[in-house]
Amino acid sequence: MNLAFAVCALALLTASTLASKPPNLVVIFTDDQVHDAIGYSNPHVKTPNLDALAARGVIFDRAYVSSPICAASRASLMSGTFPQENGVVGLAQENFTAYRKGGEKAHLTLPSQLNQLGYHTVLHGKSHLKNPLHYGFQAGLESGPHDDVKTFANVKRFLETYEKNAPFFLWLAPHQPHMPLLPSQEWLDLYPLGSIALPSNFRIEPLPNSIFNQGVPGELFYRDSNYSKNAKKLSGGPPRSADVMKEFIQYYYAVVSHLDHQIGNFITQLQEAGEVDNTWIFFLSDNGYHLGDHGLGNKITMHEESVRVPMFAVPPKNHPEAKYKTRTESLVSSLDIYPTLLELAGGKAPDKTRGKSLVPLLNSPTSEHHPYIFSECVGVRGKPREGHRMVFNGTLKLVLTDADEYHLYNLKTDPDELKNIFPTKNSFPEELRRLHSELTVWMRSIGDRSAPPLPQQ
Ligand SMILES: [Ca+2]
Repeated sequence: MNLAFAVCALALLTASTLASKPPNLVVIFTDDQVHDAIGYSNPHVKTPNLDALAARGVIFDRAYVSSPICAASRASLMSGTFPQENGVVGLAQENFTAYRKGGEKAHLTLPSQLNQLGYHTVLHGKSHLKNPLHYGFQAGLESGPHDDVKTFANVKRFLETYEKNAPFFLWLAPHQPHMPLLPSQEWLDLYPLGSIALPSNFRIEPLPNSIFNQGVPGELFYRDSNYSKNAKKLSGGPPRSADVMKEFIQYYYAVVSHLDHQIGNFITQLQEAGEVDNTWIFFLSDNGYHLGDHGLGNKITMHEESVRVPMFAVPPKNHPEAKYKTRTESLVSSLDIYPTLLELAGGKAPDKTRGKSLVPLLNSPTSEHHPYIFSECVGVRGKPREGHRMVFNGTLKLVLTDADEYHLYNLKTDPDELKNIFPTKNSFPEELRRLHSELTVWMRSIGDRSAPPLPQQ
């Protein structure tokens, strides 16, 4: 074989390998980022890199997590199931046993499924499910709460050294903007205190009869003692004054902007690695965060600020579908990530997974995706069945509380969820009966306890 022929054959082989290689898959998974703590939804928040990235794809304006708490949300994404199905309720990461190496469901984790499709699977950042190498990832490092700089350095090293013959699945999970909030001055300077606006449903403390003021720790600012040198004045939960909350939001937004900067650098590195034309990027957070709305901090409620997250999908840069540059109001779930990635990888999600691939919605962003969205958050006080559940149809949200009360909100007329309109008399409109029925069926399907019947007259 002469040299010219060999070079030519190699070029053809490379071209054909590249053409047939499935796309790389990247998920950027932030921690505790509320749905409007991102520039494209809130002009007060400075996230130019995320805004530019999202502008290339489809923004999901109504994205909900399967559970608004760290470990439960993460186990859901990795297994494609609700917390009570996979066992990881609340922060009980140890319950993920069946999905770990040697467990009967180990082949069902998202990285395991992608491994089987020939992907090189890597996690850098916060796993919160113990060692990621034990539930399917082939490489990567779990990092601690102060380690985002190290995490992004690890990802940079990965992009400089990865094996180019196989597509990669990279799960990039920073800790920010989770507590503790420790932004440097340059990021704080972006947000002068005088420019900070409080949420329109801000309260100094929750209403005395608030259903969301019954639980601990969800409704206490129990981690605020890590917040800053001002910890003393913040510890112990509400009441918190407007001034204190403004300072908190200043710190929170500053951390979000720092995170945006780090993600911008990552996208540049992806470009320098020559992979931006063959990589799908998904962005979402594991749960939202209460920034004084309803008088609350933390998450672990079914209010929008806790259960709704920023989320978008970005196709490979040279993707022909210009229509992707849009936003959609269709309801989507964090559980949809699992089947979406498998479809893009050329596979199919196992039958028992819960989400629905977003690919049809990406091709038709005005179409309906889910008629109902469900979420649960139980086990936060060590009681496996105690907690909140939600069904939402895009207008009405029915919440079952840990005190077995129902709350009903109309998000069209009351987006701040200030008025519980659950009927006090036995006069339940058909739409409410339907929601209750959907909630009942869903709770049963995930092995939850029975939903209380609608009250009798
Ligand atoms: Ca979280």
